Amino acid sequence: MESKKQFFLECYKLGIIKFGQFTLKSGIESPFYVDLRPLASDPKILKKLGHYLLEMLSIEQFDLICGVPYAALPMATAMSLESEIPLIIKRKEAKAYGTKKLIEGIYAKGQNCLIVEDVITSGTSLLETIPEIENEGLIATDIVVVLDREQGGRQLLEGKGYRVHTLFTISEAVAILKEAGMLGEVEVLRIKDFLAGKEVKFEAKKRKSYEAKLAKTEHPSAKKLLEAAIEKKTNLIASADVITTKELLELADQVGPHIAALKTHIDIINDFDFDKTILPLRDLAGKHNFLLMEDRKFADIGSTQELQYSYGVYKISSWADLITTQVIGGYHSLDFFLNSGVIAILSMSSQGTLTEGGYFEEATKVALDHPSVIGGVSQKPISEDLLLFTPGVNLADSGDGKGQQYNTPEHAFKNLHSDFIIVGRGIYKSDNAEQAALRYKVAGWEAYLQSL
Ligand code: S5P
Repeated sequence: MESKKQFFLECYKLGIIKFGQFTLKSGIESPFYVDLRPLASDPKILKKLGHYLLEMLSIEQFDLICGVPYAALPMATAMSLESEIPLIIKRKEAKAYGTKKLIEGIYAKGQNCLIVEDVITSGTSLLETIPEIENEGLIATDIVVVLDREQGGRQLLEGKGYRVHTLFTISEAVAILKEAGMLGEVEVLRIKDFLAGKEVKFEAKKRKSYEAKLAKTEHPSAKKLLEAAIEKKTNLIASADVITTKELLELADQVGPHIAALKTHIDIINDFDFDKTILPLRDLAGKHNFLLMEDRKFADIGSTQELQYSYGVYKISSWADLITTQVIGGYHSLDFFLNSGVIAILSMSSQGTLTEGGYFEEATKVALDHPSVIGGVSQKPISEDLLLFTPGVNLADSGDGKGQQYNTPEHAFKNLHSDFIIVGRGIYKSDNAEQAALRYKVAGWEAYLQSL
């Protein structure tokens, strides 16, 4: 058989390790990203992998093999087929019906089970899985791992008395790739620093210009917004959180020349009247070339949202170029906003928001998949396929004492690669709203140009 080095290079060609800049689940920026799932799509490689994994230990001592779901399942299967040691399958979650078993297959208490894992990082996911296997009365002493990211996992498990057998470490992988001329000096040093726990520096990522985004977008509302931004040299959206029609219309006329869109909470207008509020507002939008963005933040099932969007006194669908919505109702809840560009709330600016954790990632997936979603509201960088709208911007304050947390336009453009900043009280509470809007427009545009 070929050398382990050659085998690694074959595996690498399937795209299992990528180098660059990646944001990990923990929020840490990593210079590499590992995903071994492609290995299962090449039967010859999977077979060899099974063989190499078995070679690392004397296999006769084991009665069972169990892979940690999902990536290690095919690897464990390959090992089982070659060694003829029976396979058991650990579920990710217990079934909600029937047997409610967490482990599937035939096994008996006291049997020794070899655990198979694709990648080990901090070791915490193995530390959650192993007790679930031990709780079934099985004995786990050894773990085989395809790739060790060398971030403490091995030590953690060995500290708990488990033997860990790793086929490759990330350092070995990097050394092989460097020798093969596939990885440069700078990249290698960055990875070494990262593994040593040092802060690593990446070349600043380039952001896309409005022109580039305009060329890529199909949605009429996104086009209109980007065209207004380019023409008026503004990325400012003024949030008109005022409570009378008079204030709303006055503000719209004052800030109109400086904004790309006016954001409303139309349900806080005390004297709302469609003809007296919306019709003149639409006229002002035409006069100053800005879009209307209704910050409704829908959060219901699709059918109810469809009604809320088109009926009642506000008839949002008849006038809003853009609307905001939560993604809490899932993919299909966004199917009905047909006349407006949809902006999904991916993370919020308020203290203690529940959009942290897995929510942001899941909401982003829905937003990226959905054809009517043109952008997201977020306090974090998002995919450049979406327009990023960042509220919580104020040049004077850091918070409002009610949970709102403020940042500067520089932060929004430089660190988040925002496309539009949303400013409420910074403008409508100031003594001169027109002048304040101009200040935010200039600051936002400067910060955008700097970030290019
Ligand atoms: O996470 C968010 C999302 C939104 S849309 N945080 C926010 O503050 N907003 C809205 O932006 C909020 O509803 C308000 O209308 C505006 C911020 O207003 P300001 O006065 O704090 O600038």
